[in-house]
Amino acid sequence: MAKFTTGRRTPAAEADEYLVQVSTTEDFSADVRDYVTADTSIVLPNGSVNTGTRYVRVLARNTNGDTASNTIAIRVINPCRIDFNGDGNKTTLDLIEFINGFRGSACQ
Ligand SMILES: [Ca+2]
Repeated sequence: MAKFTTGRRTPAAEADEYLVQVSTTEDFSADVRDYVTADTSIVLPNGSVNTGTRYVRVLARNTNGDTASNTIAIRVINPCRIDFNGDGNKTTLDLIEFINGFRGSACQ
């Protein structure tokens, strides 16, 4: 689950809705996912944004057209807290990583 805001506490005076776009490319030329909301924030459904670097922008929309925000880059990480080795799977290797954490000196 990811929550994005339009950067405003109150809706833009002339915006009918907001189009939140998430893409794998900075110029939004590929893999663009659109989410429309009338609110100044939106919670995206689980699994709607894959891990890795994603680019996000918000377009305030009305009958006269769209006004785009600046684009921001975000890093989406694996939300699975027990995937200790970060391979995207839950296996005994994660348990070994966890146990090695107690043996190591990373956290004294
Ligand atoms: Ca793992």
